[in-house]
Amino acid sequence: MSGNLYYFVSDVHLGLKVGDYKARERDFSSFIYGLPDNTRALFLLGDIFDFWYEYKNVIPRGFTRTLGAIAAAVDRGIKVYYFSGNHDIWLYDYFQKEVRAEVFFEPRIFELNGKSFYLAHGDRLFFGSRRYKFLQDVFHCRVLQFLFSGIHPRWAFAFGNWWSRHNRLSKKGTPERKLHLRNYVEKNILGYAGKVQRTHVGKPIDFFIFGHFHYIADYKLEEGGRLIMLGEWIRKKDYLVFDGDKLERRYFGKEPNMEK
Ligand SMILES: [Mn+2]
Repeated sequence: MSGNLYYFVSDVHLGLKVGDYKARERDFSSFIYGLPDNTRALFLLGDIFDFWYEYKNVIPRGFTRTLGAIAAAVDRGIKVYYFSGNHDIWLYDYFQKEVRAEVFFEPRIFELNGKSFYLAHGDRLFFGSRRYKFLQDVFHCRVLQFLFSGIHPRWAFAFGNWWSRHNRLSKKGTPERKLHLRNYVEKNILGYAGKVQRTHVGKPIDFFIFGHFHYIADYKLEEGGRLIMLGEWIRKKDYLVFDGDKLERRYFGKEPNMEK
């Protein structure tokens, strides 16, 4: 143990009006306020918001406590790294300039206490359909983003909330859907991680961590290393904590020994 802690969380989908969504924001902000003092970094692996769109001078209402909690964590000296997901593609400079979190749109390798972590939201690793890839390219296009920002928020947010509903992975957890997700992850995402492990230059990756699929899983790669899939905060409220040695999954509100 190094005495340093690192946390990983994704798919909180704040703003999604499913279940007790006010409690979800309360729990998520309590989780961030409750990070121990020896926390070095908090990795937000995407889809923290169900729909985020910011303008040059305006940000969406509805997330006050979360933004306050993240800003307070930064002010306590915790590094916050925010990977954009498919529901929060449109992060411009608010998080970097106002919250002082670092924002990423591509996978990235971090070296934490001598172990290497390959991190991403998980949605753009593999494109099953060309239509989805096309939409993703449209949404990431700077020119179109600029044009979209000229649309009145009444329409922009109506579109955004429609997109977020349409694009939702948190549909009912039927057995068929679970099986489909499992097959998808085991074929494409595990395959992706294996390929990265085989082809990347440098020391092997110890942990691949992705969100997006709302599918809790932990695999040992044939090529070495582990692939860990984060779940979501709509029901499970899981997160990962790395203590410099072990990486462990915990569930908010069900932690074994709260040290405080
Ligand atoms: Mn996602």
